[in-house]
Amino acid sequence: MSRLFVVANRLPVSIEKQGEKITYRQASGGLVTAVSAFLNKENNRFTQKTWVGTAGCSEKLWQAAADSIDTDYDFKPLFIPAKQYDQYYNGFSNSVLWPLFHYFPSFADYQPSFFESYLKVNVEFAGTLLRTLNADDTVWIHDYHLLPLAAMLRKKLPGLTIGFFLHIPFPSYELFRVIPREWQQELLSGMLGADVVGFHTEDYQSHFINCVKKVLKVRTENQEIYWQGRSVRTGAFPIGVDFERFNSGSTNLEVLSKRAEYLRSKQDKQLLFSVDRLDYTKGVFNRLKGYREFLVQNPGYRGKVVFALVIVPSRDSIGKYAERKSMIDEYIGNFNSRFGNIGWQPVIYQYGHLSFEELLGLYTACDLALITPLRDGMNLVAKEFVASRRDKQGVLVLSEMAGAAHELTEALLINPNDRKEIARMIRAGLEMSPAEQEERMTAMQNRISSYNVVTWAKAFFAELDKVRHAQQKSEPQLLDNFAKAKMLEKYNKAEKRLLLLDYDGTLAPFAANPGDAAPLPIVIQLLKKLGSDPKNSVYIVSGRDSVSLQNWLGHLPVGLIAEHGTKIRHQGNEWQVRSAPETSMALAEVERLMEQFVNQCPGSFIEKKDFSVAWHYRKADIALSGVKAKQLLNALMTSVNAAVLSVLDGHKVIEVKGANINKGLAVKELIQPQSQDFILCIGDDQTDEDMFKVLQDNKAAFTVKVGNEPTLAAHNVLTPYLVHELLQRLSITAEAMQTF
Ligand code: GDG
Repeated sequence: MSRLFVVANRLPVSIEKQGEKITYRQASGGLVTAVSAFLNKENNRFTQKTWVGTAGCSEKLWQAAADSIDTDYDFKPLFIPAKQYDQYYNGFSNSVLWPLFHYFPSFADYQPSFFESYLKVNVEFAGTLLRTLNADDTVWIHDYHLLPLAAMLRKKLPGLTIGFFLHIPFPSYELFRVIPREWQQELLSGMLGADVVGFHTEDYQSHFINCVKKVLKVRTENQEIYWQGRSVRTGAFPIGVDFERFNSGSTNLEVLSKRAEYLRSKQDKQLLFSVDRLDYTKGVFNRLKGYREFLVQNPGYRGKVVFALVIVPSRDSIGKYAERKSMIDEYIGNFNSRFGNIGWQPVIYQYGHLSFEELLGLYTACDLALITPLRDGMNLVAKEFVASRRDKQGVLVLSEMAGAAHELTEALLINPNDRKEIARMIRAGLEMSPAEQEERMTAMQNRISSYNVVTWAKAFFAELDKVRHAQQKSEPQLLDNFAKAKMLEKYNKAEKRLLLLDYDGTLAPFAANPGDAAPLPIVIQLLKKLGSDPKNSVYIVSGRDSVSLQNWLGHLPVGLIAEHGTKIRHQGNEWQVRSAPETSMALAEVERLMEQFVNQCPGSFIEKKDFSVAWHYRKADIALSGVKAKQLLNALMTSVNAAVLSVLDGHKVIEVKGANINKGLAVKELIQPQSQDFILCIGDDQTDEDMFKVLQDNKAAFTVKVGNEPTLAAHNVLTPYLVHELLQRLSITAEAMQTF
């Protein structure tokens, strides 16, 4: 049985009590509109669907109303004490994260008590969920109120499938960094508890990856982030609307009657329309200024247009919102008295909720929708307006600061801070020919009807499936007797073999001092045997310097690859160098920095190689070296030029080497897909994953990881001794074959 838990701050219904009568309606807001549309349509994948969120009313009222709520999914309400909820919701969520993520840093109020309550409420959510969750359930967490939740769940149920979607923008690092550092870490690591972290646009996604790199100092590759032994995928999933509901809803009788009513009252005037929650990000003030500019520039339009402006109450207990409301009220009062007269009001203003029929009536009756947010994650109103126009008429004037502007490119796009441009576009829209309106509307409808709210959710779940699949593949698969037998059989039959063997941690166990890890006699003996087989090419692929490799293994019939691929010596040849010239200069800088850390951290030391430099701290005090390692990593991440050098955070060692040098690229040159019929690659750490990756789809390859961490290798063995045993089996097989 597959169960889905959607988790969001609020349940999607608002319950109201008037006298003895209890009513409920769908809550306003983009998240509720989109996610409930998906849940109502989703029938195949999940056998049980539950929405978890705060109830927004007392427990008693909820109990009285719960039975009458008719939806295709269940509810799990949370009741949070009022003061705590206030600090979590009005405080941290809406007076820190919301303004900051929408590029209003001066509106943010960094009170520690807000953050404490924010964490506590997230803990409450985690507790409620964990009381019902099974390890094979899927949890889909929504939005900025619940950034730490995924990690809290992951800690208790490591195998849980968790998706996270952010409905608002994710800001650039320059903004994110203004949050206190500890909060930054908590928020980002919280999100990384999910398997997939989704955003509306690629810009938000790349800002997130950049913040993760800068704050958590982790390895990322393309859109993937490697975090605490797991790989977390990020993606851009622009949210869609329930196209059918708006498109066919426009022919509903009640909608048609509302539309007729609005058309009657506008008479022969052209109608502009907008609807938003009360919010300073929605640019209502700028919109009115643009409209005013339009009337100033085009006096001939006075008395011939009317602007229906609807603002839906939202968060009005927060000072900034209440303040905004009074400013708008005042501005509209002055506007109407300055431009209007007894027979004409330029702005008709409603501060209150619209029914779905009224909303659709207005979408379909207006000539122009004026949507001017200063920042908006997506903006569904723009998409709903387009979806509802079956007549393919009407013009959309849309802010380029809304995520929706990436898809609705046939809208008349404006910069919301440019009131002259808004004025120009209002005029262009009102004068646009019906043919051009149809052409633009058709193009936009084609796009948003095929990528709708269901396709949005499906794309998200498809990504979640992919990650889970890849993660399952990366769970340790011990090299059992069956797999070993298969490997030996292939080895026997092969005519041309390639053996790629890492050194430290693979052929030799780790030693406290790198110089003490000389090969055991058994390793020398094995390499001699395997290397002398004419069907074999054996390479030792190591991060070590070429001199050590040469001293220890240079006399054997094997090739040597040193410093992660910087230098290569084919058997019997001289060393060749593979590196860029600017690397040495940049490395000298790094070495100077590392010297400071050696002074500050007794017992640590620098290992210098030709094209890399490493700071080892396995012999230093464990507590001090842990702190110093983080500081060094931090300093390196901000100072090194990623195009020239790359930083590796290894087992008690931080190593910096030339970029574009890795073991994968080095061994790629040795692989001949047409002729080699057996490849064995064994390694133990992150740097060996690059080799495993190169060999992932190679049918002749056996890849083996030493240790039980997640890996791209097909098999795991637990210690270097088991590697010796495996190589011995291969060499014995080879010997036996030679005696036949
Ligand atoms: C957040 C992000 C992102 C509004 N007033 C009424 C009403 N609504 C419905 C609209 C629309 C929704 O609320 C508003 O959605 P938006 O996307 O425009 O804005 P936010 O609420 O800020 O949503 C936003 C969204 O999440 C989804 O990810 O697009 O960027 O800020 O669906 O129709 N519905 C009714 N009466 C109203 O008076 N019936």
